[in-house]
Amino acid sequence: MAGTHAHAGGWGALKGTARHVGAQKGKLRIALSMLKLNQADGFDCPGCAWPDPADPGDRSAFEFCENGAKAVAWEATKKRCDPAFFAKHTVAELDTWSDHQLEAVGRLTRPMRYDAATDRYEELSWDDAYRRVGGRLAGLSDPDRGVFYTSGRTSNEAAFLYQLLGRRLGTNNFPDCSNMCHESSGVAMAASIGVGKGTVTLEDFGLADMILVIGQNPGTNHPRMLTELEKASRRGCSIVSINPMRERAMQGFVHPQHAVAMTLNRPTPIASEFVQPVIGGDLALFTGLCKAVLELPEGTIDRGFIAAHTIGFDAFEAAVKAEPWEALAFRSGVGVERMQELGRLYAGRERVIACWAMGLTQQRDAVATIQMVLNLLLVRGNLGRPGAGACPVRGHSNVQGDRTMGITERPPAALLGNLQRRFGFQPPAEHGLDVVDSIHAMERGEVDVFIGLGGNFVSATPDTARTSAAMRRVGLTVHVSTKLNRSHLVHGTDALILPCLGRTEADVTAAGPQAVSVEDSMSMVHLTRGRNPPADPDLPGEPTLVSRIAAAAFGPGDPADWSRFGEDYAAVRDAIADVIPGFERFNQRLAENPGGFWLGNSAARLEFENPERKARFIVGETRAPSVPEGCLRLMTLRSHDQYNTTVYGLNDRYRGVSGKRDVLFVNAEDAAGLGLAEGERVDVRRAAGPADGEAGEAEMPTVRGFELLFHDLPRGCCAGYFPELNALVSLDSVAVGSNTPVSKLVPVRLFPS
Ligand SMILES: Nc1nc2c(c(=O)[nH]1)N[C@H]1C(S)=C(S)[C@@H](COP(=O)(O)OP(=O)(O)OC[C@H]3O[C@@H](n4cnc5c(=O)[nH]c(N)nc54)[C@H](O)[C@@H]3O)O[C@H]1N2
Ligand SMILES: Nc1nc2c(c(=O)[nH]1)N[C@H]1C(S)=C(S)[C@@H](COP(=O)(O)OP(=O)(O)OC[C@H]3O[C@@H](n4cnc5c(=O)[nH]c(N)nc54)[C@H](O)[C@@H]3O)O[C@H]1N2
Ligand SMILES: [Mo]
Repeated sequence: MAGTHAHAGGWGALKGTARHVGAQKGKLRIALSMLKLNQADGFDCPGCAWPDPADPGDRSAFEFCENGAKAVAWEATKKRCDPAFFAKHTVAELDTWSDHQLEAVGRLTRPMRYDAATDRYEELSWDDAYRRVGGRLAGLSDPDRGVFYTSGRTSNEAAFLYQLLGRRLGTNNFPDCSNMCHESSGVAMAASIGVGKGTVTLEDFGLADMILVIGQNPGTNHPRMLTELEKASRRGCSIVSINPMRERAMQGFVHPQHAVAMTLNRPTPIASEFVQPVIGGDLALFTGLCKAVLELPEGTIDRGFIAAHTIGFDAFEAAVKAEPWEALAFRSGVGVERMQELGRLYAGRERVIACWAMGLTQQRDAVATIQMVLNLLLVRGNLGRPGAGACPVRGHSNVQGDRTMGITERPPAALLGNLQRRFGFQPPAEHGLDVVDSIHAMERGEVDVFIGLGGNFVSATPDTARTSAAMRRVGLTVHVSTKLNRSHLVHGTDALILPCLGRTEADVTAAGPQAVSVEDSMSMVHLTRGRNPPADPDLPGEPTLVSRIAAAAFGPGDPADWSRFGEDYAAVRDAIADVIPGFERFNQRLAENPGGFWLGNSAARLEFENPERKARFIVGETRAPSVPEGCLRLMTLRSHDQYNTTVYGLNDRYRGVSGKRDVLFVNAEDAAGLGLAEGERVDVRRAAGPADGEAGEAEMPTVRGFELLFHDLPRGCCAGYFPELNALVSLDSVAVGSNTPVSKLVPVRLFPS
């Protein structure tokens, strides 16, 4: 077993923070930035979407975590990726660098255009850059040959302008990182409870007597959530970890901001129960938990709630009761008695919150699985009352807000009607392309312009070789970015890099200092205002940049006042107030509520926005996920030292890994069965599936030389890091109903290197 720390947080977290801040030039500025992080008059952490306490008085002076500190330090670096740097390196050379090396160059400062003759990026003027992009958009033979990608750090204002730009042009091609992230949650919840967002707020965490943490690693990805879990655990709330891995932070946590605990270095146990299903076994597990509850004596389920607020219970009950126990145990990897025991435990609790993240959403049966989790909540009325509800824990800090602002390839009718009323043009109604379908369209040569508003499309998407080839077929690729990444190097015939301000930086336009707004994972909306000096004096904020592209595309006299929007973000918010439901009096409400305001949630009020006005029990089709004989199930996850494709460092402290990322976590018995030893290097090859057609096993995507590390995983399961292993994820293996790539169950075979 790899040696790991006994708990999470504590001195390790403080040392981790110090190391990352210390490693960046400009330490004092970074330290001062930290004090403005997640304060009412400061900026929102560019890390995760976990909410801040709503009352500014409840926020400690250090409302940040180790990984939030890394995100800030990474952006506030004094290192620069400037024209002099690009003059020294060809794109072919840069493409041999690791993701970590690319981003470590520093902040992008000037607009750059690819020159095929020299294979280098060369500086161009901002005006020239806007004219080129605007001109290409205006000249598209069909607006659907344009694709507008968004990553979830983008502010509400920039996202609103971006969707306005695309729809004004005439397309709904808005793939976004959500398509790879919580899309399955949105689809599942909209069908079940009429709303695609979580129903709980931070206060509910203080009232719950059971919290399920399903397919999520909060110690690394949502460290501020540990504060709530720690408080809950101390109150005697049961916390159940449902995860093939026993993640370290779920075992014990020392809050770095608690003096006494730090002095004694005494961890608070977090999870009271660990359930380790096989990868992809959750649908069977949750069906089993529902079955266990339904088999308990009359009075266990909440008949009053079911009758008043739901439909479909009888069909659900019949379907679940018809599932044989042994089959559920086989498919989930959890024994019958254990499922029954957990069912009793659940039934004994009055206020249950279910939290989940990528372990559930990036599975083939993700939608059906999440609906089964919701069914489990509904049978005991764990919805719409304090301390209970559904909590999909979002990733990027504004991924939820971007959706609210209309970044979606399937726009709701209300949005289109409001856009038409406000701006006087007819927006397109046909659905556009999501991430996976955009790549297919690129492969067919049907995309002339690709714009990425943030993110790292080529590294974040599946099937790296195939996606790269597709991207190279695009006429013009444009990336709005803060740091150099792979997507700049795997580019279209023509390519531009447009740098922009980060969230920690002051955004001052001709109209004066500007602020932008974001929405967190629990539907709280608040302002965020950067303070740091910009990485380059001419860097535009994202709203300005989008407005200038639009102004260049549409020319003067457009019904949207792009020149005003680009300078006065409050004017953008007034337009948002007119178009997006729930944002009435937007500017005034932000001013009245310095800590932010809650958008509310209809399901939390037990008002269901579907034709029947009831929550639905839904039982999806349940096919057992299986892998071909002799294969392992691979899940691709995040280390403690990365933010998605941004690799800060090569350590994964809580899993006992240091100085490397080319590792594969395996069960020792599986390795023995394959005749492999710990420390041995293996090639990992994706097993051929039905979609791979004629390709023989030997031609399947393979990564080479990965070091085996033994880990506490169920038999048949293995794990390694995203994005290195995206080469193995299939573009054709997607979640039913949400089209999300199945990044957590890749059938693989191992061979000694
Ligand atoms: N520091 C930091 N913070 C981040 C990010 C980051 O990269 N770094 N990324 C942000 C983003 S965009 C997102 S979406 C979130 C992601 O947050 P997480 O969802 O926590 O991220 P992953 O590392 O993908 O971890 C998934 C967890 O699911 C488990 N899992 C995998 N397969 C299964 C399964 O079949 N069943 C069950 N029950 N569990 C399974 C894994 O063991 C792992 O613990 O974090 C956000 N916050
Ligand atoms: N195999 C596998 N693949 C996955 C996942 C997985 O678990 N496994 N997770 C998926 C998930 S959940 C997600 S959300 C996606 C993430 O996909 P993306 O959101 O596309 O990727 P990121 O790595 O978050 O994007 C990093 C880049 O964003 C830019 N950036 C950072 N800050 C800013 C800013 O303020 N403004 C602008 N304009 N640019 C900025 C920087 O240039 C940086 O290089 O990946 C998905 N891919
Ligand atoms: Mo995400």
